[in-house]
Amino acid sequence: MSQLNKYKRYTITSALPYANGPLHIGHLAGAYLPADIFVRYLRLMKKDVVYICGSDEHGAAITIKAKKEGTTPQAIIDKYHKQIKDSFEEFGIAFDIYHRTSSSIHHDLSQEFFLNLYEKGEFIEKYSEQYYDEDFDQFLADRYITGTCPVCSYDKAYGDQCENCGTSLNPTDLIDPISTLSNKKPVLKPTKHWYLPLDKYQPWLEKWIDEKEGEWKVNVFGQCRSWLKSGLQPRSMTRDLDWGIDVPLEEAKGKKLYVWMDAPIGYISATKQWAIDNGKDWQQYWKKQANTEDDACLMHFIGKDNIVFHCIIFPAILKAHGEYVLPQNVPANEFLNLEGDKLSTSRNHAVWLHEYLEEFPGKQDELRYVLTSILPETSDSEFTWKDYQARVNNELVAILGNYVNRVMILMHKYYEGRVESGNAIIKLTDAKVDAELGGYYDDLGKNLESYRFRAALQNVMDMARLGNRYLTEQEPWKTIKSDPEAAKTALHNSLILIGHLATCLQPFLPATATKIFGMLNLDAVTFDQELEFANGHQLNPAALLFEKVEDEAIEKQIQKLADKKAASALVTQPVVAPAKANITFDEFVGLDIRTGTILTAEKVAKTKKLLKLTIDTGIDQRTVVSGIAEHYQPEAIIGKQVSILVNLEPREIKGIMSQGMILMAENAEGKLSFVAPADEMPNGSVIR
Ligand code: B3M
Ligand code: ZN
Repeated sequence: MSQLNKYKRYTITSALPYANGPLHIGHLAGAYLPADIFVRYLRLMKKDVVYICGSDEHGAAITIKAKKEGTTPQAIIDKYHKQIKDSFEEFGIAFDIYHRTSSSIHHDLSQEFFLNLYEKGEFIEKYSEQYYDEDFDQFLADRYITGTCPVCSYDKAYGDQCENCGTSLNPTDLIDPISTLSNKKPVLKPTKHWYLPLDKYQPWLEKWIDEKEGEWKVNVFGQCRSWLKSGLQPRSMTRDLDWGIDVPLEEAKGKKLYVWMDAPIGYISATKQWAIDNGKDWQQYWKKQANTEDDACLMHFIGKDNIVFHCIIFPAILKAHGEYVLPQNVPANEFLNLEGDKLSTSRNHAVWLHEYLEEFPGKQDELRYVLTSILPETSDSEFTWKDYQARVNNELVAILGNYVNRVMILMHKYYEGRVESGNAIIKLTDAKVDAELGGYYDDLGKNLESYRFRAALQNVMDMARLGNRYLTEQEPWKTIKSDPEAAKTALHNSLILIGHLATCLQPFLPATATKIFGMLNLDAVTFDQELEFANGHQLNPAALLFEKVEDEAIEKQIQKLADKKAASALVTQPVVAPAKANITFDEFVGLDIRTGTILTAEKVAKTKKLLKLTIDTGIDQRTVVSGIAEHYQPEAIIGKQVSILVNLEPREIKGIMSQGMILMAENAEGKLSFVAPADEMPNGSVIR
């Protein structure tokens, strides 16, 4: 271990997935598989490491999904938290805890953080004009508003971030903002929020980030520098939302913490819960220690769209709090694409982890192998099913599996699977092989500690390639007759090589490593331990490590993607407006709604939206001005039966006295429809 070795303990986190949908291979390749490999490596190095994750259960991502599925945010997070947690477990991501931010321990800690900064006077408290959707009677934060990114002109940028260029935004930065609720242009209304003064922290952040040059990945360091160069702005840490963690201030009733303030604190609250469950002291993994040499090494594994939150905002919060260690590294990955297109939850263009686990039972390591081989470590990369098949068949089966199987079969064929070495413990006797193997070990350690997991995996595969070459050169199936000792030495050396393979595969292919140790009839070892094959050691029966992937299995997956792509016309589910505040029965009874018929209709001069109607209400004939001119031609609605609110106070609109209101239904796309009785009714019939 290079500069990492100085730490006594390690706190490793992976981004908390939003509990608003299932996991897909892009999540694994971004924040989870790299972290899992690194954590397993640290454990092999017998380091004190805790690996933390959990569901991110607040924010607009949850409530928008709840609206789309016509359910509640709680139902959404309960459903997807369980699915995500189960999928991670079955796939073998070795978290020490997979927690959730809806937990009370998290709410309490987040509010404690907020009050800590509030009481220090860190926040800027100010009213500002925020976008507001009048139809839904709701302020528009984060994903409730989209528009054109002022930096890269991406037209679906969110109110808090542009996912295309990664720029962190405020809703008022968006060009042509649109509410994702009503699909209409929002209005601006004043509201009070509490802002983190990132501009005040800029000098410190610049110094802190500058120190990371050469240590942090180029893509991460570059993004941080470009944000700092563009100048940090105060960023609101509170929102006008009805879902999330209450802002713990009397005057902030109805306001919630910004999800990106609370979510990273979720790493700490999850560690607290883990410590409670395991009798540990969480503060050793997060708080600055009396002696800085005892400070934990904190690392966040994330996707590139989360860099600003983990390298700028969360460190600023931790620094402002003052008692916490700061991230030692944030090895963010770029994005994984699928079959030539971006992975997309909304378009259902994904390989979902839970579906893979169902359709490829017991093949977790095959997917681990393929994804690790294509990790988007320095640039976006591509998953294709053909490549999956090729790597499994031509690398896992043909190189790794085949090598282990050849040696095991020959050991059973010639020696009934027993090591016969006199009284000695067998040693690797071929100096050339030993030297080459040592080189792969050195490269493996350097690559793992530089978060180059693709290269690290190939270092292990090079060990298998070395073994295949050695076996082919030694030809024990020939020398067994002409020089039995040479044959035995060759196979004993090969056994030792297989033992090294199993040891080094553990971070990457844990299930395969376990199978190989099983065949060798040995306990798994850590890097500082030697595998010992003593005289008389009995191997277990040989068993195939991998099966070939057949063409039809791949064709089926490719067809499935094509079918989903065809089927998922970009129909966005209507977002259903939340019910307004309750009214009393008397208030309802006070409304006098009648059936009526449109007698005349004409456009109101100098307006786009207004029609002047004459309605026969059964009581009288009256004029009503209605905002439906963009939806109906006047001549097309004459004679139409409508529902009209007749006891609405008359009001003058564009010089015309309007006496009532026509009832219209409006969907999420803004399409209108008249509300009228299903059967023809006499004008003046009471609607109740
Ligand atoms: N929930 C994941 C995302 O942006 C976000 C990560 C939180 S990590 C504290 O997709
Ligand atoms: Zn952008």
